[in-house]
Amino acid sequence: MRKKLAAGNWKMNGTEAQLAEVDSLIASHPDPKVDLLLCPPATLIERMARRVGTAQIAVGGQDCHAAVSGAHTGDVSAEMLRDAGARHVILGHSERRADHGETDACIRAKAETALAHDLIVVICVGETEAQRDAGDTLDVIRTQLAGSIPDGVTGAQLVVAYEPVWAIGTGRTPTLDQIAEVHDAIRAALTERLGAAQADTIRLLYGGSVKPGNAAEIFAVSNVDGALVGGASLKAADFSGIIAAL
Ligand code: G2H
Repeated sequence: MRKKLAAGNWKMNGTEAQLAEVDSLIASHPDPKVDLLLCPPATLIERMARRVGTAQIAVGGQDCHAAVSGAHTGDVSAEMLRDAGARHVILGHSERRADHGETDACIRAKAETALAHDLIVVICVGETEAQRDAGDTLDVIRTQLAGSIPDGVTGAQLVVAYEPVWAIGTGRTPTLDQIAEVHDAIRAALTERLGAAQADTIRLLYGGSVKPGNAAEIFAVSNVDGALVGGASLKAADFSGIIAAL
């Protein structure tokens, strides 16, 4: 049985003061029944990891470079994330794909480096509205999975997040049937690629405008093992509402 995972992606939000939300979250969930992950901006990873202390919240990065080190001004390496206290890294978020032109091959290279530095990779896939309207959703998702997931990854090293681009930060969400269709297709693709023994252990997260008010119905969908939450992870009260629905 896969343990549920609630992951918060703070995106480019937060300075020191924002860490008070971590204290509130810990106070609300001293003994969480689900796995919790928070991915703050790189500048807060180390401080968040210290703040979390022995509480059961994992800390992750939002991206890393494919190279181990070198002349890459402004970038952060997998080794640096690990050194700062991260145990996970989000890769291939649609905002990275759109803002930085990241391709599946680029995401795969980053994932290989992250895995080599003992980070669990949270690989994001999702279709644009135009791709959905054209009936291409499942092809797009399968292509992204095939191109971005490294060979030989184990179930313990990988989380996959389905985030339809048109649902991110917009307040719009797919129907429950649409989420089920994509999550079932992701599980099938992972099974074909990695075998059932590994694929059955991989958590599949839904992401895109998850809120306390819609979390329970989304979490009841087939093959949804949790959520990757953006805006609603910034306030402990909202994130707690989502965690409670898992
Ligand atoms: C999707 C999600 C978190 P939000 O990007 O990754 O953000 O919940 O704000 O739509």
